Amino acid sequence: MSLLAIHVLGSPVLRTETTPVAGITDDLRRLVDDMFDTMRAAQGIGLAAPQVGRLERIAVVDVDKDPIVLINPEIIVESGTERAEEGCLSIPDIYGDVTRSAQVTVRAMDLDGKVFEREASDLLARAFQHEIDHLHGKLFIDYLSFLKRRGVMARWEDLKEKYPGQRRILARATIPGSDEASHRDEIL
Ligand code: K2U
Ligand code: ZN
Repeated sequence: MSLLAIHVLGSPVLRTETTPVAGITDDLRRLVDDMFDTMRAAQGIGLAAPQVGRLERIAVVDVDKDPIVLINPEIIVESGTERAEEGCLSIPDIYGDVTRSAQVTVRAMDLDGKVFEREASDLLARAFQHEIDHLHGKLFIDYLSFLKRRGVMARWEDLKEKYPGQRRILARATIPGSDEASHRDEIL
């Protein structure tokens, strides 16, 4: 498994429509593996392919140790509304309130190429909607009011200096004395 660079706001790939996946390949399985690895290293609960510079229509979600692979996902049922604060691994340190559907049913393909449907509410429903938006070039800041978004963009002008090449490079989270820590030493 590898950690992939996360593209940040301003990188054109985040605003690009993804391409539906025709079939499951070993390259796709490797991408999904690396996306879960990268999402966990970034302490996220979801990650979409454009965030790691890829345009396959794939996202991964893991809320409460329930890893879900979403290939060609679409929302087929939605109900209610709920407003909550969101962040994004591609827009670090920026947060804003977003109103979304409270409950959704998503239809997608899994890594075995099998189509499934999954009902969700609360944080899982929000993560599904956040990730599916990514697959269509949409970001949570697009839902903010004009004034809030103007403030976000002004703040991002300073924050973005930390991400040369519009990429965020991750280090593996390590627990001192754990095997992972020694693994890190091997790399360094
Ligand atoms: O796509 C991403 O950038 C991953 C987001 C997904 C997400 C954002 C808001 C609400 C639900 C999911 C990250 O996981 S943001 C970090 C995070 C971590 C725990 C709970 C909520 C957000
Ligand atoms: Zn995001």
